[in-house]
Amino acid sequence: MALLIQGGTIVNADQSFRGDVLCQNGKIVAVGENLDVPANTEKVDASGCMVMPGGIDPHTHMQLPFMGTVASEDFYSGTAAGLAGGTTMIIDFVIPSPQQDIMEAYHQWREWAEKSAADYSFHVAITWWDESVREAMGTLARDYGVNSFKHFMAYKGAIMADDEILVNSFDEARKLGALCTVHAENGELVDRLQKKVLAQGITGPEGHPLSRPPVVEGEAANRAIQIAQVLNVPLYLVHTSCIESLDAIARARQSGQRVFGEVLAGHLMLDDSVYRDSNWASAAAHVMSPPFRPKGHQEALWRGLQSGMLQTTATDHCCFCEPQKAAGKDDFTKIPNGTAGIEDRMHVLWDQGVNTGRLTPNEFVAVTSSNAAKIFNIYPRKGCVQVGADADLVVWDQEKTRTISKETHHQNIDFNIFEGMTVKGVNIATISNGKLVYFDGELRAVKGAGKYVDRPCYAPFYDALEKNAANLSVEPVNRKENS
Ligand code: DUC
Ligand code: ZN
Ligand code: ZN
Repeated sequence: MALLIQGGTIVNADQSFRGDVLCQNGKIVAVGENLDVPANTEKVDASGCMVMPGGIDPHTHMQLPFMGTVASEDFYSGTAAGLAGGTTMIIDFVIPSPQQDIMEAYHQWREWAEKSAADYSFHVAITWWDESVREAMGTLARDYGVNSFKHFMAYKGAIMADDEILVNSFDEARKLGALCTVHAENGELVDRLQKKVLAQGITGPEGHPLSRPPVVEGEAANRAIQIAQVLNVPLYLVHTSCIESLDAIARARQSGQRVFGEVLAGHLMLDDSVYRDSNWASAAAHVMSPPFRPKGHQEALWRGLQSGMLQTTATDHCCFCEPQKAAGKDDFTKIPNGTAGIEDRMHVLWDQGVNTGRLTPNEFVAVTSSNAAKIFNIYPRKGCVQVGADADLVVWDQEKTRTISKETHHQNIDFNIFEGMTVKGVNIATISNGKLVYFDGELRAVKGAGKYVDRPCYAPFYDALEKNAANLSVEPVNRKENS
């Protein structure tokens, strides 16, 4: 059945205009006024509201096996919660264990994701290296629509990628025309600092930010950026949380390097005082990496978003409930790292972005949807309200308010880092693949309705090492024996 969104103001990243949107067979088939619609078309009244592209969360971890447990949110519950909050697509991560066959891991995650209620795609993490990994990168890029590879520069002894892995993987990605993404934290320093903090007798969650200070992120961000510069591959830094890595991104972009930065809703909103909460469970519930930062970093991140140095917003949605967090009761390094946010990102960004004047509604669309679609090469299929695009939409009532709470959220977690925040600007309807899946507080998500989204590679990026050598045209020095 066709669906008509009627009487709203359509807000894209580049323009806003009055119009109706007709959806059929999962696609937007007409946009404008006085549209011809088939008989029996279902209608949604959007008068007084904005109609925007559904949010894309480019960084989630549904049912991730991590730190001895498995994230409590699976691909159904997580994507359903996203739909309630106006997010209609996720890009999650395949994370092979070291030495695990990459294709085996990829197929495992694809199977887990079959129950998704919203569209999804995967970055694939490179956690080790040999020729089989190189081959798998090519297979994924050519045959499976994977155009981004992730590198964890932290988590020593587990999934950490050292410089050798980074260099091999970045160079292969360049040849394939794929993007490299990094979790930028120096894992060696984290390991050293964790031991030091524990040796000082600090075992509670307050030790977490002490062991992962901003400079540890800044070092890794600079290193990844400069490796990407030498090899000429585009780089995307996930969860930029501090001034140090924001500055590194800004420097690189100002010098013409293709570097992108993502920021999490949580890092924009919270500071590190959460780790000193007298309630252990509450402090532990905030343990994620990189940690929330001292006051001052949040405003800098907003400025990064406003100035275009950071382009996307995400959540790193990775849920662990209190009994899981309790694994680190006597040792903060054992608290499973992760916080939730997929249901709240759009609302928090609107309330603290648009209502404060930091972002226009069009800029809001850019940083919650269109920019991710462009960077990950699925635009304008996603991230835009136009004929031919996927019918993934939100209907946004700017006047309505809602209070965020773990008591009412749909996320499968017993905590909400935005607890008690009253936001003005609420999505009243979510359309996913042309179907009304959330309306007036009622979630109608359908298990398995989400589709896998192929993301084609770009053209290969040139080999800077070869090009520079050619430009220099340096002849080898011909030395005489014993000279
Ligand atoms: N950080 C987290 O907090 N959780 C999952 C992985 C990560 O990098
Ligand atoms: Zn990370
Ligand atoms: Zn993550």
